[in-house]
Amino acid sequence: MAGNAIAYAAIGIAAAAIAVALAASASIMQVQDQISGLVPAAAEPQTREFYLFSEVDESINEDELGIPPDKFSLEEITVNRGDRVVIHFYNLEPEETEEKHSFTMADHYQTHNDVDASDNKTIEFVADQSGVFQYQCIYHQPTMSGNLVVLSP
Ligand SMILES: [Cu+2]
Repeated sequence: MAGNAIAYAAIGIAAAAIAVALAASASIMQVQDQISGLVPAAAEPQTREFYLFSEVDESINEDELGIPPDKFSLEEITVNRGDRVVIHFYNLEPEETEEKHSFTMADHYQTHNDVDASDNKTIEFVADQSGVFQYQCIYHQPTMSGNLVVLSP
């Protein structure tokens, strides 16, 4: 009886040892791939959605300061390289103002999107280059701008 229990225990220990060895060799291979650059260390790319609104900063007196009071609700958007970025941009101006806003990026992520008063637009792209990239409304500079931060894996 005691012999059987010892035999079962030995089988259990052997099975556990094999499982540990398999897991270790898998993670060693993964680390080797990371060192060689074949596999990024970060999590899998994902879709990141943002809701962006036009805003008016009432504390800015345009006549006195000579700058527009318009701003983006988000002045920084951060994603990982490889992510799909989906930005839902809403122009919250009342329709009768007919005041346009834009979501515009130069450089690598070139895009220009005019949005009419009380309208919205969805902007989509893959963040395939890391760095800091400015987005702006071309109608309300320098106040209506923000930064897209794309982190390296
Ligand atoms: Cu604007």
